[in-house]
Amino acid sequence: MANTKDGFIPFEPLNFSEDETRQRAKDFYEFMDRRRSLRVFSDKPVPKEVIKNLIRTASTAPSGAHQQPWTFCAISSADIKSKIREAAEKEEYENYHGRMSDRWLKDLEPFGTNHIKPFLEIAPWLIVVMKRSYEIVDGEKKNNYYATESVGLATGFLLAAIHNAGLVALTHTPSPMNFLAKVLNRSENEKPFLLIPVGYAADDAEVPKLQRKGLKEVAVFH
Ligand code: IYR
Repeated sequence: MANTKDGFIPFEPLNFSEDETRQRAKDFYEFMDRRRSLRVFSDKPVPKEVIKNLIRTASTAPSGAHQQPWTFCAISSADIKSKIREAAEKEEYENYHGRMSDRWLKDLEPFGTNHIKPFLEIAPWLIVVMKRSYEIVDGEKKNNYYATESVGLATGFLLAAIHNAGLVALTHTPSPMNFLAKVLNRSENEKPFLLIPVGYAADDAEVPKLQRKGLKEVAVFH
């Protein structure tokens, strides 16, 4: 302890045995493999305390120079959710009726999506993840390092935390997303990154029958 460098503390390792490590890696893979993106939500409420802990978890993600360049806007207000739905559907209508290529529309066919987004009002919470590309320090613009990578990592942690809590989510990207910054009255340095409805799946929810790529397709060992 006496030798700890200034500004450092001893790391507290988890110290699992090799067997435990093997088991935990396998169990966590099998658990995460059950995560699915949902588009049909129940209106069953989720306590604010739960959402707070999901966001706390997301905010444990690594970030460039530990700047944590993110803001999570958690919305349960019916009024704001309905404003978001209205604006999102307006943009999505344009996307599905001209802005997306024929190939893109074809690639989306298996998911059965269209411009109508009831989940934006039905899900008890919407979490808008904001990327903070810079901060204003003493009146000056100070860029955050690797803001996109950092916010992507935090969003991944958020999705894992949501799944761990037995809840479901959708990584939704109504584009362009600028309307979210306006509706939520965010400052100039915050740009919407993803819109994530969070809640329980509807009782009769179905998900597309998808196959994940096998290890051989996604990994190379050297
Ligand atoms: N943003 C649109 C279209 C869309 C695009 C992709 I890539 C998807 O994986 C799913 C949908 C929408 O949300 O409908």
